[in-house]
Amino acid sequence: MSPIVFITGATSGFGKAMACKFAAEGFDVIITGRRNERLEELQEELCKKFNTAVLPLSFDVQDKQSVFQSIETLPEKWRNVRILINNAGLAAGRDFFDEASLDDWDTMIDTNVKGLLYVTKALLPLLIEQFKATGTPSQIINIGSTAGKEVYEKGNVYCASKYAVNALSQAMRIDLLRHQIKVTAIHPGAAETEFSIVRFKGDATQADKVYEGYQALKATDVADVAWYCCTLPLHVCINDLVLTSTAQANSYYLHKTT
Ligand code: NDP
Ligand code: 8X3
Repeated sequence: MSPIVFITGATSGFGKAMACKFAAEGFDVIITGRRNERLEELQEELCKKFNTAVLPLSFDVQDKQSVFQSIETLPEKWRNVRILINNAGLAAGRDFFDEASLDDWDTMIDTNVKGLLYVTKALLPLLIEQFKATGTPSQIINIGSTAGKEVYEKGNVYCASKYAVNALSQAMRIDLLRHQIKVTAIHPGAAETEFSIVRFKGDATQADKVYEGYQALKATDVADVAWYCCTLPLHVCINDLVLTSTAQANSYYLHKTT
């Protein structure tokens, strides 16, 4: 039986690239996101390319009831989940603290922090059971950000939400130790995905500027690193990993040639 990975935010960017990578490596994949058509397209693509089993699950991570209902009613053959990748997330706006929108703040906290908590809490019984049944430690990968390592101007609540992901990863690692769950936080720097289009609410000119003058990370770079973190011996866990393009040192320093 193939192992199962559960990936949130698989309709685009890192999540989609991770779904492709894990499917190519022989995992069965549960893909989630709000855009159901994209999930269905990806399901078809992965089944065709890799002959793997794929379960699309459409829900909004902000909606507690919907998260728990979707996970609690997983079909029997999909319950043996070994790896959870908490990837769904977004930045909404990039504004000075005093000028930022309260709705944007709510969306980021509800998605990046509360959504991650709901999905993890709902899935934990399955991860614990998987370890009991197979003896292979389960693993949680939380996608943080360099924004969760250094706060930058106009990053306020997005940065805070990623600081929370960093803190929660540490907390999970401690509290879930007795269940032998590996907890890995991956903190990417700037990567060219739909992230900036979403942040700037469809303004492609502003979004494109983020990636001008240097080679940003690609979604597949993050997927390769996430995969590597899952290939280590049973007794080895990468706890915390920061990954940037060569042009970036941290949240502040980015070397642009134009
Ligand atoms: P994308 O915008 O390309 O993908 C974001 C994914 O999250 C989509 O699949 C989207 O699915 C899903 N998502 C967003 N909100 C919700 C929600 N409420 N419920 C369910 N799913 C949701 O961005 P990235 O791939 O770049 O981002 C993935 C993660 O990586 C995020 O947590 C982001 O903060 C983080 N990150 C991104 C970096 C970057 O520079 N790109 C760098 C560091 C971290 P749908 O809209 O279909 O629901
Ligand atoms: C996304 C990277 O630098 O835009 O988390 O915050 S950044």
